[in-house]
Amino acid sequence: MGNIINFADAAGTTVSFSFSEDQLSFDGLFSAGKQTLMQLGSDVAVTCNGTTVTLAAVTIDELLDADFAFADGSVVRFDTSNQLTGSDQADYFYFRNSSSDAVTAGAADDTIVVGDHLEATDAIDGGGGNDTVTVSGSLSVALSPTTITEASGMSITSVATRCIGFRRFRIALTGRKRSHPVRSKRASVAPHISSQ
Ligand SMILES: [Ca+2]
Ligand SMILES: [Ca+2]
Repeated sequence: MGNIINFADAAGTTVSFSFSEDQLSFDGLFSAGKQTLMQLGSDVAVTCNGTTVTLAAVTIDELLDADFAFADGSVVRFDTSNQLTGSDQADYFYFRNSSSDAVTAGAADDTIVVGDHLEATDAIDGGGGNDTVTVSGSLSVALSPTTITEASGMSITSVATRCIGFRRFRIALTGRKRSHPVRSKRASVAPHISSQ
C-alpha cells in the first residue's frame, strides 16, 4: 500500500511519487478537468486551480488512472485502454499513443488532451457541457464527422499548427487571441487539421 498525498497540503512542493503505489488525493474544490500535466525534466508538474505539486522522478507516460483521486467523482483517463469513459463531473483525458480510441466524456466541462495523437478513427464524444479538445505538436489528419462530436472547444496549442475547416468549433489559437463562435455542437463538415 502506497502513500496518499493530499494535493492541497502538498501545494508548491516536490514530492516523491511511486506511480505504481502512491495516489494524489484532491478534495472537493478540485476537478480533474481543470488539471494540467507537464513534464519538467525528470519530474511531472501537476497543476489544478492555480496550485502545483511536482511529482519527482516520474514521467507522464508512466502515470496511471488510479494515481489521481478526486473527491467530486471526476476522473483522469489515460489511453492505456482504447475505451475511455468519464463521469458526470469534469474529467481529464490524456492520449499517449497513436491508436484508435473511443472517449465518452459524459456530462460537465471535460478536457481531452490529444496532443499529436489524434486519429481520424478516434471517436471522441464530449457529451454535455463545454468540452475542450487540445491538439498540439505536429500532425496532419483529415477528421471524419465522428472523430469529434459534442465538443464545443478546440484548443490549438502549437502556433505551427494550422486548422482548416473547423467552422463549427470554437477555435482558440494560443498566442493569437482569436476565436470563432460556436455555431453547432456537432461537426457536419469534414474538417482537416495539419501542421508543418
Ligand atoms: Ca464528464
Ligand atoms: Ca462533457
